[in-house]
Amino acid sequence: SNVGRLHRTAYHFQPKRHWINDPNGPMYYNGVYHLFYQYNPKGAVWGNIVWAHSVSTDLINWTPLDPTIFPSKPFDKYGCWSGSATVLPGNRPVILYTGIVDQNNTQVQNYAVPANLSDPYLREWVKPDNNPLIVPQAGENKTAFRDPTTAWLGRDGRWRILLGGKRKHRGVAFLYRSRDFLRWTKAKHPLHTAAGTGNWECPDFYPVPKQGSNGLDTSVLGPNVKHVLKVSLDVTRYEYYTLGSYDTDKDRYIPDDTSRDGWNGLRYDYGNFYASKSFFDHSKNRRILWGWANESDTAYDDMTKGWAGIQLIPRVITLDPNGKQLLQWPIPELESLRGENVHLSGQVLKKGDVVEVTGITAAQADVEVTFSFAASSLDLAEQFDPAWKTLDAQDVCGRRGSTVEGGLGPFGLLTLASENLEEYTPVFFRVFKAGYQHVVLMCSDARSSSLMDGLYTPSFAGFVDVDLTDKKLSLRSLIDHSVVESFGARGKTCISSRVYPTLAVSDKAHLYVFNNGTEAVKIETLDAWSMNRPRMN
Ligand code: DQQ
Repeated sequence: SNVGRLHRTAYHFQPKRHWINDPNGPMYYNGVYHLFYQYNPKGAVWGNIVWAHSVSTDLINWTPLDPTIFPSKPFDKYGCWSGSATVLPGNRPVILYTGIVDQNNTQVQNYAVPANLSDPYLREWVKPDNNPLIVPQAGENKTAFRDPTTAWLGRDGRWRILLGGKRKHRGVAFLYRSRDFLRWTKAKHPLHTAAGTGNWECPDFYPVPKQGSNGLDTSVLGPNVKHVLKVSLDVTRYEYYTLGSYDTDKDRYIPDDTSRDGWNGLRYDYGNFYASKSFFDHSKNRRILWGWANESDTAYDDMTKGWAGIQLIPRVITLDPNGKQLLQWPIPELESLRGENVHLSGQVLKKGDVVEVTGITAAQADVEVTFSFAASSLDLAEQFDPAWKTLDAQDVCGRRGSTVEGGLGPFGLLTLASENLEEYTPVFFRVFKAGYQHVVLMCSDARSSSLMDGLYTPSFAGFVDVDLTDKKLSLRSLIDHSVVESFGARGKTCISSRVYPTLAVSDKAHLYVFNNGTEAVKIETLDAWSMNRPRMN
C-alpha cells in the first residue's frame, strides 16, 4: 500500500526487500566494514535463512553483495543461523555459524573462510569439508545450542568461544576451547549460567576498559578491564547484560553485585532491539554494537510492504564512569547525514505547552535536546508510589504516560506527530520522588502512535540512573519514518520503537516539544537536523 511504502526507513540499514533478522559476523577488515545478517531471500517472513552480506567504508553508505553463506551442505542443509567473525593472527578472517542439519532443528557449529583474501570485499566464502566443528553431545539440548561468539585468546594460547543454550530452564553460555580453531573441546563448566532465564540466544562477551572511552580487542585481559556478558532471552525477546569480572584461572565469569542476571537486569535497550552483536573497530579503537529491530505491524502488512526488519544505528559502547552500566551513543559518522538545522535555546515550557520545531523534515530527523529545571521543582516531583516497586518501568509508563499531569514531567518530544495530534509517539521523562531520592523514568510510548489497527504499541520505558545535581536531563532521538531510537542522559538508557503513523507520514509529520508537568522546564538547547538519505543497498 501507499502508506506501507512511506514506512520504509531512509538511513537505517535495510536491504531492498524481504525479511531480515540478526546482524551476523560484523567486522572491519582491510579498510572495509562488513555486515552479514539473517535473511530470507524468498519473502518478508522468517524462513530459508541465509547470511546476506553488505559492505561499507563508513558504516552509513552500504553496497549489497550476494549472500555469502547459504544452505548447500549436509551440515547446514536446513539453515545458516547466527554467528560471528574472528580475525586470526596473520589477518585471516574466519566465520563461525550455526548450521541446521535436519527438520527437527538440530544445531551444529560450522566455519567458513574467504575464498580469496585479495578480494577487497571478500565476496565468496568457502565451507571446508571438515565441518561441522562442533556437534551437540549426548544429553545436551540439540535445539538450544547455537550462535557462536567472536573468539578470544587465553594466556594459555587456546582460543575460546561461547555458544548460547539452556539446561531445562537455566540459561547457559557454553564454553569451548581450541588451539588450532578446528578441534574444539567443551569446557567442563560453562562460562556462566543463570537459573530461570530460559534459552540464551546470541551471547556476546567482551572487555571494556575501566578508564577511558576506547574499545578493546575481544582478547584483551587484565586488571584494567571489566567484562560484559550479553544474552538475548527468547522468552521475553529482550536482551540483558551484566558487567563483571572474568576469572581466567577458573575460566568463569562473575557478574558484579551491581548488575543482576535475569529480566530485571540492565538492558542495552528497553524497546525493540534484539540479537545484537558487537565488534572491535581497530581503525578507530572503539567497540561498536549492532542490533536488530523487527516490525511491530502484522505479518500481513509485511508481505504487503514486501520487507520486514531493520538494523538499528550502530552504537559506540563505553563504560559509564560510575562503573555500573554501559553508555551507548550513535556512531559519529551518522552526523555526516545531517542537513538543515534548527536551533532553539532558552524557551521555557510551562504546564501544557506544546511548541513545534519547524524547518526540518520531521519524519527523517536527528534531535538533541537538553532540558533544565529549578532545584525547587525537584522537591515538587510526584511521589513514586511504593506499590510500583514491584512493577517494571514499562508498567509505570503505561499507568502514567505522557498526558497524565505530573510535578516535574512528563516533558520531552512528540515525534512523528500529526498536525492535530491524532497521532504521536511521545519520548519523555517523568521525575519521581522516593524518600530523599529521585527516580527518573524515560518512556517511548507507542500507544498513541497510529490510527491503524492491529499494531503492537507498547509503552516502552526504562529507569535512568542519572545524577540530577546539575538539574538537567538530555535526550536524543533518531526519527526515521517507522522507527524512533532514543538515548536518554547521553546513552544511559536507550529505547527503540517501531511505529506506523497514517497521518504523520513524510512531509505531514511534525515534531513538538512538550511539558505536562506543573513545574516549568527550560529548553537549554535544542538542535534538530533533517537527515539526508545515504546509499542504502
Ligand atoms: N535468530 C537466529 C538464531 C538466533 C535467533 C535464527 C535470534 O541463530 O538464536 O534466525 O533472533
